[in-house]
Amino acid sequence: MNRSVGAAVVVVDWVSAALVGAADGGGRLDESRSCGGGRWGEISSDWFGGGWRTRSELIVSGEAPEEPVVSKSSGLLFEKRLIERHILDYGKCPVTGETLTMEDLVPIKTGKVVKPRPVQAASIPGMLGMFQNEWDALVLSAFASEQQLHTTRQELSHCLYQHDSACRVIARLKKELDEARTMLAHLERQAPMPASTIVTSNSSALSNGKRAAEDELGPDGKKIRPGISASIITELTDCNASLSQLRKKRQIPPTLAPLDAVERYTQLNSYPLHKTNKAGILSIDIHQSKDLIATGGVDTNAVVFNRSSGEILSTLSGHSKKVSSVKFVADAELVVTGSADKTVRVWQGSENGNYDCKHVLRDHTAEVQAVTVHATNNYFVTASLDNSWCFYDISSCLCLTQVEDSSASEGYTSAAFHPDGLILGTGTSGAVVKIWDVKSQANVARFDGHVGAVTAISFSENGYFLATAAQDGVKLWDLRKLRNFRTFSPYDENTPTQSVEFDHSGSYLAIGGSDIRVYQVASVKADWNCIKTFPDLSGTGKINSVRFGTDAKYIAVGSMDRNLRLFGLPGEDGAIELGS
Ligand SMILES: *[C@@H]1O[C@H](CO)[C@@H](O)[C@H](O)[C@H]1NC(C)=O
Ligand SMILES: *[C@@H]1O[C@H](CO)[C@@H](O)[C@H](O)[C@H]1NC(C)=O
Ligand SMILES: CC(=O)N[C@H]1CO[C@H](CO)[C@@H](O)[C@@H]1O
Repeated sequence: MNRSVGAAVVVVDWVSAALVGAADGGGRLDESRSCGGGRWGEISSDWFGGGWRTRSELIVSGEAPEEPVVSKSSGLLFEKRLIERHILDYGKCPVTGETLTMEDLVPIKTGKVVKPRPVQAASIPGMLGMFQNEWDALVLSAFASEQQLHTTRQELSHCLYQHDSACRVIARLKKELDEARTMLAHLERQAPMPASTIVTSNSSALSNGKRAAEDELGPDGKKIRPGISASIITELTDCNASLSQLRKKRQIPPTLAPLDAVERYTQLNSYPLHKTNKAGILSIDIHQSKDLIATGGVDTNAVVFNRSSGEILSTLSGHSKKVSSVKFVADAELVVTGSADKTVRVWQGSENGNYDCKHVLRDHTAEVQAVTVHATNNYFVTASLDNSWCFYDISSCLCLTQVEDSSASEGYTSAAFHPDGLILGTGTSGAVVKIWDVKSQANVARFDGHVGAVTAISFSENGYFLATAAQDGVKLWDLRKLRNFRTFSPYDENTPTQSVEFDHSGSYLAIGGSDIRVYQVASVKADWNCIKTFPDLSGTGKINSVRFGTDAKYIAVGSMDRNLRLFGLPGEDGAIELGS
């Protein structure tokens, strides 16, 4: 009898532990175990049916079982009446959800042993004490939760901190990588490799399939450029100071071809330098001291021609589209070509007269229309239809800065350095002439008034005249006053003027359109007389380039045919006469 009562008490304790909220500690179990006397029924009704029943009620009934049964499968204790109805309705255990049948229920026999009422529950002070204990337990548990929350918060902030520092490390590494790639590109261009294709494939391997310094973008989405350093700016400033000093004492050289000689010029020679199937010479440059002429053709080639011998010295093949601009860098025996294939090529002359491609520069994203070399012979600028111009160091062929004009959408169609080298003039496809301060790369002046793309631009050696050519002819600008003081419109409105150039002394101005005209340079106020008109002998009606030879002793002309034509006085200056 006693044994079975003990078992029942244990079952009740266990059930309470299982069914009562886990948050309430062992305190209640101790209390129920401590019930030394009194009847079971009394305990159960007081215990389970009392005011604090919420914390110790059975799940199914909320009442202390009058006829307790236990489930064989789950071991849970139920009121017999309620569980039977539940099984009839659902056939499942209400707690675990498992199938439950009447056969699974085992009735529990309880003895009529009288259990004493717990001491605490017998009086109001006792009950207050119990409430106090409950309250303390609750506060403790709230405190524990609070602590746990605090720990979790700390862990979270630690994780966030780690994430943040990881991001910083990644950013730093990316920056280092960019620097390394820029350096690599620099070295790559300095490396004495004649065949640039090898350099390209090698660098591809090194930079993980990306060509270094070509695909690398800075945070603003632009390519990373080292910029024009302070020492370069000093060099440019010194160059300007000395040249502009000389310009003040400048005198017209006595060897300059006199006006009456120029008036008598005729065509001396016509050299078929380029291919017939894609005829046309777009650009000419003259190497004064070596008497070489370079031509850039529609046939994708540039040709270096020895005027003394009348022979081709070298044919520079490599561009995939027409060569729109060609320039000698006299000191370094280099030729720089700009092409519609978006690239700029630098060619190195050698002892045997051949020019080999040393670098292929791919900084532009559209046709390169102009190349101009700085007076120091250490830098050059390229201008492109992509609306940017690039400033290059010649020894490394590294683009030091790329200047994009965000205020405009048209591209550059021409560019020229001022003879002192601190000012750059550019012409756009939108008929605008822009003047740039090279040191700050700021657009310092802008000339409007032309119609159509500005095809050519030339600064006079006097330092303050600028001539620009476009669809509507040639305009002359005074750089001291920043204004247009004369306009020549020698051709009809459908014939663009393609070329304009001052001779080196600043005494003559040549214009090319449907023919070639030479003007005598005068002052802002005095008239500029057209002293000679040469007919277009190519039959194409399109003169692309006109250049004065040394001392204006001859004029080189490129047209829309394959021939380089030289005009001058027969028998003078060692030029070979055509025919007789
Ligand atoms: C070039 O040098 C001259 C003489 O020192 C100076 O007057 C002129 O302002 C300089 N040009 C520029 C663009 O700084
Ligand atoms: C150009 O030809 C002349 C005459 O044949 C020759 O003396 C000179 O060396 C040549 N120039 C070059 C750069 O080859
Ligand atoms: C990785 C790679 O392509 N390396 C080549 C770089 O160029 C040299 C010179 O031609 C080759 O010998 C390497 O194999």
